[in-house]
Amino acid sequence: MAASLSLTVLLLAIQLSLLTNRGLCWKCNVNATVCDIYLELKHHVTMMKEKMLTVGKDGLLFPYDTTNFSSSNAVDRNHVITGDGWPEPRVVIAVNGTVPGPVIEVHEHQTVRVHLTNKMESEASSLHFHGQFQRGTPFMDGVSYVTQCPVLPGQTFVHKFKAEPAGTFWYHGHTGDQANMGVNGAFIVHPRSGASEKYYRQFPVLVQDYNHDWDSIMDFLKMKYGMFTKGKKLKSTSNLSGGRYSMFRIQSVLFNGRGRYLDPDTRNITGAPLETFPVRQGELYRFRFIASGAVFPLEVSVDGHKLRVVSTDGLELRDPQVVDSVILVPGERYDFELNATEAVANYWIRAKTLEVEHDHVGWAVLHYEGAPENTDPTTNKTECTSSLPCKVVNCPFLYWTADHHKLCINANRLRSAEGIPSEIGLDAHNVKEYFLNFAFPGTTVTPSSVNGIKFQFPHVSAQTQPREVHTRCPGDGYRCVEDELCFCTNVLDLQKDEVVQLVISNLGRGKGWDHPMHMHGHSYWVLKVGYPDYNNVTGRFVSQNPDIDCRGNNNTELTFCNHARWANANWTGNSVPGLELEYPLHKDTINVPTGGYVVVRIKADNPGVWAMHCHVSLHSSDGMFMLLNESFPDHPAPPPGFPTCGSFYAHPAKEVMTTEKPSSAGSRIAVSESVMLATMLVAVMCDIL
Ligand SMILES: *[C@@H]1O[C@H](CO)[C@@H](O)[C@H](O)[C@H]1NC(C)=O
Ligand SMILES: *[C@@H]1O[C@H](CO)[C@@H](O)[C@H](O)[C@H]1NC(C)=O
Ligand SMILES: *[C@@H]1O[C@H](CO)[C@@H](O)[C@H](O)[C@H]1NC(C)=O
Ligand SMILES: *[C@@H]1O[C@H](CO)[C@@H](O)[C@H](O)[C@H]1NC(C)=O
Ligand SMILES: *[C@@H]1O[C@H](CO)[C@@H](O)[C@H](O)[C@H]1NC(C)=O
Ligand SMILES: *[C@@H]1O[C@H](CO)[C@@H](O)[C@H](O)[C@H]1NC(C)=O
Ligand SMILES: *[C@@H]1O[C@H](CO)[C@@H](O)[C@H](O)[C@H]1NC(C)=O
Ligand SMILES: *[C@@H]1O[C@H](CO)[C@@H](O)[C@H](O)[C@H]1NC(C)=O
Ligand SMILES: *[C@@H]1O[C@H](CO)[C@@H](O)[C@H](O)[C@H]1NC(C)=O
Ligand SMILES: *[C@@H]1O[C@H](CO)[C@@H](O)[C@H](O)[C@H]1NC(C)=O
Ligand SMILES: CC(=O)N[C@H]1CO[C@H](CO)[C@@H](O)[C@@H]1O
Ligand SMILES: [Cu+2]
Repeated sequence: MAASLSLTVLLLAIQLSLLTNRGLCWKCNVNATVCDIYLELKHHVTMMKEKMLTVGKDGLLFPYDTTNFSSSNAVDRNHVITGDGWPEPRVVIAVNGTVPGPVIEVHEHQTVRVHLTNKMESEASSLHFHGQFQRGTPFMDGVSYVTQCPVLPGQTFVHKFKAEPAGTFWYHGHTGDQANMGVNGAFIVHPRSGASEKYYRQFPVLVQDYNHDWDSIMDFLKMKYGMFTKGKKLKSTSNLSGGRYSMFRIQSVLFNGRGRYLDPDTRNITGAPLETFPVRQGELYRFRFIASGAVFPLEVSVDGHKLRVVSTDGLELRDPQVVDSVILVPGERYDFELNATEAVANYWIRAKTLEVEHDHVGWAVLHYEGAPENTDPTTNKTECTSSLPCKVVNCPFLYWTADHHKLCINANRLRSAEGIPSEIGLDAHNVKEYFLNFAFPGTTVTPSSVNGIKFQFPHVSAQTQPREVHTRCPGDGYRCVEDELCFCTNVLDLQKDEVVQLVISNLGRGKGWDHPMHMHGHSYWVLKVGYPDYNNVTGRFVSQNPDIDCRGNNNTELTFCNHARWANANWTGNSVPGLELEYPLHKDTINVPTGGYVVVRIKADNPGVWAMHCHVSLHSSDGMFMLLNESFPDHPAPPPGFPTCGSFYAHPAKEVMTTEKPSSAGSRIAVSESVMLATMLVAVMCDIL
């Protein structure tokens, strides 16, 4: 029995390495106390098998100049980074030669040592373990200039931390936009209780938007200066409710780095290999979806199958939802169970953006054992009808138009299995409340900001060189003037063990885009999501949520909303209506709808400097980013010899500070401290003249 079982497992493993593209997975022995993982970062290009360009046809890869597409002439797809199969190689940063990098599986409370070596020639880097608490090790959080100095070319940095909490997490670059260049992979922490034993197999899946022409540096510059291509200016695309997506174009959607490009004009499609998930009829599977993309929310579905959504961001749900699709915003994870109860066949797994102007879809294959291999499914998308409407978890808005026949189960209707401790929930006293408006107000080039403050990265590692952070916004509780834009290191100081309520809004003249807000070092409790008013027939945005008074120039739809407060002065702490104070969702990433807000709460019990930012990395690297300086006197000291860094000035630096008035013709932003930036400011002023 045992022998036949292990034979089955072996056969399955062999089949798996044939069927999946990489089979690259590193799993720590359950009995080990320390797990050593070695990762290397290197620039690479897509579609190359060593020195040979490849071409995809019917799901197989061939030498580019072949004329004989017999399957016996196919080349091994392993270690070919195919993206969407576009024949022109694009630069990526590979982790151990692949995009995404190897799956890392560890067990709760194991000590993890990730030895990261930067083998790129000209780029610094760092690696963040998204959602891991890093309790006692804030300097291992992997954020350049926040918790450590960037790892320079040639250097190795060893992250040592305890795996906590259990669930679906991921690692990704946290220097510039490297997370979107390929530096990402699944990081699965198995719980100590055997909860996962009920599954026949589990599949980590990174799902992302993809542009086969532009790398992330080009993406960022196109966002900042305008998307010009072939002599034309492209506009940003938008969603059903009118929320816009960044100045960012994609051609395709990838599952674990594999997809195909469908030419919208010719309807030709590349024949690149797709990610395949092998299942056996009658067995139960857990899919751990990770949204690793740059901008777009993605709606994931499996033809002919229901998804039982059981968990998000590592925390189990109290009331698993059986639905037709689930939407993930960048940074989020949703786990669902899939019961392989359908007829033996191949089924499409789809991931689609919510853009109304384009049909950007990615495909993977659910392959039932016994169905033809390397054969595209012929299944259709589950039809949604007025009598049988589809259910969708986590819509970033409230309504689809009637013709979609889709019902939303929004994030604010989900509950976590674990209740909120009463000292943070029903019995919380002295709740410290802060308003943070994530938006693009002002007239400068991409005014990505929080309360009007564009984040300036320190020139040192803020966590480990606290006395050298000279770019911090001046004074405690610093506020940028109403309807002005500032530029400095935005830090919120939190005292030990205080209960902190953050009202994170997306209001005023800088609204219009959705922002998945991510906090490091914590899973926050999501007490409420406040949506704007929508037309419930067309689904279109009507007006922003009136619960918040943006102040500023008397017109809440036009202010920068730098100094928001509740419109009703009686609301504060637990008295805010509509808070879920018993089983709120417990997450590390949530979408802040355009024109709306979310109320999240944490207890400041994890001393460290934690980044909090929009997970659209193009927004965050442009300034929609801030720091929590939590319980400073209790910050643990970094290990001896921890690297330091900083600027060097041959003569004392000058302080330069200006602010932008919305009415002024040009754009100025406050700049502090650095001589180099002072030069930049002069250039901006010359521009106005
Ligand atoms: C872990 O240890 C237990 C008890 O010693 C043993 O039965 C089991 O086989 C070990 N598991 C692995 C994967 O080594
Ligand atoms: C990554 O690559 C290095 C060098 O080839 C190898 O030693 C290491 O085991 C690989 N790591 C993983 C997680 O596969
Ligand atoms: C194509 O290649 C296969 C395998 O190498 C070979 O058997 C077949 O004869 C070739 N077909 C042609 C038309 O050359
Ligand atoms: C579409 O693909 C077919 C087959 O690969 C090719 O013959 C044709 O030229 C392509 N059409 C365009 C417009 O690229
Ligand atoms: C999976 O489907 C089978 C057949 O319908 C059913 O007996 C079983 O209870 C289902 N399992 C789960 C976990 O839903
Ligand atoms: C899928 O849809 C097409 C077009 O509507 C239809 O012809 C086909 O029969 C459908 N296939 C299945 C498997 O339902
Ligand atoms: C955190 O607070 C301490 C004490 O006020 C201060 O010295 C340190 O610079 C602060 N860190 C940051 C990043 O602002
Ligand atoms: C839509 O809004 C109208 C007017 O407020 C209301 O009467 C109606 O019940 C709403 N319909 C739905 C489906 O919520
Ligand atoms: C806002 O309204 C108040 C009272 O009507 C008025 O005194 C004030 O000047 C207005 N402020 C602006 C910026 O329009
Ligand atoms: C605030 O509370 C006071 C005292 O309970 C009440 O008189 C007042 O009407 C409330 N204000 C609002 C705007 O609800
Ligand atoms: C279908 C739909 O509502 N499209 C709208 C999306 O949002 C933009 C504004 O950003 C509108 O112009 C579109 O009509
Ligand atoms: Cu954003």
